[in-house]
Amino acid sequence: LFAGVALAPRDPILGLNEAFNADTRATKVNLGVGVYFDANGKLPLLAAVKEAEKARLAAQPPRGYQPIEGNGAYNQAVQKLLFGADSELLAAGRVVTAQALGGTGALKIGADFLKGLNADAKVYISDPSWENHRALFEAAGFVVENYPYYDAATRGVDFAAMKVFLAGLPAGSVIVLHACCHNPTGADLSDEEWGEVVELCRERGLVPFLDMAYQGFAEGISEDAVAVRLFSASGLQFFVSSSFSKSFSMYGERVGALSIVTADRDESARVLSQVKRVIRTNYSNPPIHGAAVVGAVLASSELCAMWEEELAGMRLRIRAMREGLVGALKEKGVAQDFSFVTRQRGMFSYTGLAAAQVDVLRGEFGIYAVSTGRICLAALNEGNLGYVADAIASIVKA
Ligand code: PLP
Ligand code: TYF
Repeated sequence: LFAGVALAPRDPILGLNEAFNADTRATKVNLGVGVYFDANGKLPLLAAVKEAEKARLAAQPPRGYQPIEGNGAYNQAVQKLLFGADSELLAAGRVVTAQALGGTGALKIGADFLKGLNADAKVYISDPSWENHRALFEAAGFVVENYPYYDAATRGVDFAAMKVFLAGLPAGSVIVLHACCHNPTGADLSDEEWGEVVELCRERGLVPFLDMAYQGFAEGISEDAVAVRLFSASGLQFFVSSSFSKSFSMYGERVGALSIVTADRDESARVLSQVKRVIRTNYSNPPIHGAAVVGAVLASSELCAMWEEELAGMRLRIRAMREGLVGALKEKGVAQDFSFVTRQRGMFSYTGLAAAQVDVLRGEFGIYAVSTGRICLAALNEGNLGYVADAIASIVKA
């Protein structure tokens, strides 16, 4: 039965973790995977999460099946974070939200639902994008292609090329957009550019699918939702996958959601019924704990304020590490201008390091980065910044 099974390639990012874990050097640094580590290099357990978990443990709630679409209070809290508490769409019943197994699970449910709606549509992802975008939509049966996005020369977005490309797509094409903190490049659209993308989607009849995995990591919770808010104001129908993996440091609990904006309340009921069918035939209903904890934090003004402060702490620490890296490289005599690192947003920077340079970083210094040159700034701290800057300086000066 399995004699002909070929060995699948490792995930280019998660595979790096295995190599990192096997590395015995004390000075090793993992800048590969997109995970936030605190100033001591530890994965944080947020105080707001601890409080909510303490209360849950004390209450010892029963563990019945959840509704297929998950925890209702959690789903409503997700909607408020994404669309704003005073959203007209929410008041009009135009948003359907289902708890999902992380952002990945949300993308998968959305992809399967879309495939049933329009099997012939093509899916377009940014060039480059999170590796799993292509794999997920291909697994759902779609043909996936890239739209122009990153411009290595400016270290920003080639918005002119992106616009021309989108304007040439047939109606019904699905456009996957990173709502903020673009993974892997850190290069985001400006608010004005988002406005233009919304207009293009309307003119061309494109189907926007916003992926929001890092809300709160660029400017703030509502600031980072600008794309969702602009699409909301447009009257268009669209998808949003969202995740609390990073913003609550709840990676392994798999807490995310799929939200779909419909034309009206009646459409919402029909869409939800179909989304529930997709969920039922995948995993029946989602797990309880993570969403209950996030829901409890968001429902309590005290815990929510605590969370927002902790999230701001993560955001500001990453920014400080961006500044620190740029400053340290300059101090070490690197002539090349690395100031773009402070303009990029979220956890990642596309450093421009070539695959061969990334190999030297790993081989000589035990510093792990993605072969594309992507590094995760959230893995830097006062203890390893100098070492990493020294290593990069020696490589780019060589
Ligand atoms: N989308 C993007 C752009 C991501 O970077 C990630 C990161 O993990 C995800 C989705 C998936 O999030 P989750 O870990 O919640 O599945
Ligand atoms: O890009 C990253 O590093 C994160 C984590 O298959 C991740 O989004 C990476 C690969 C993957 C799942 C999560």
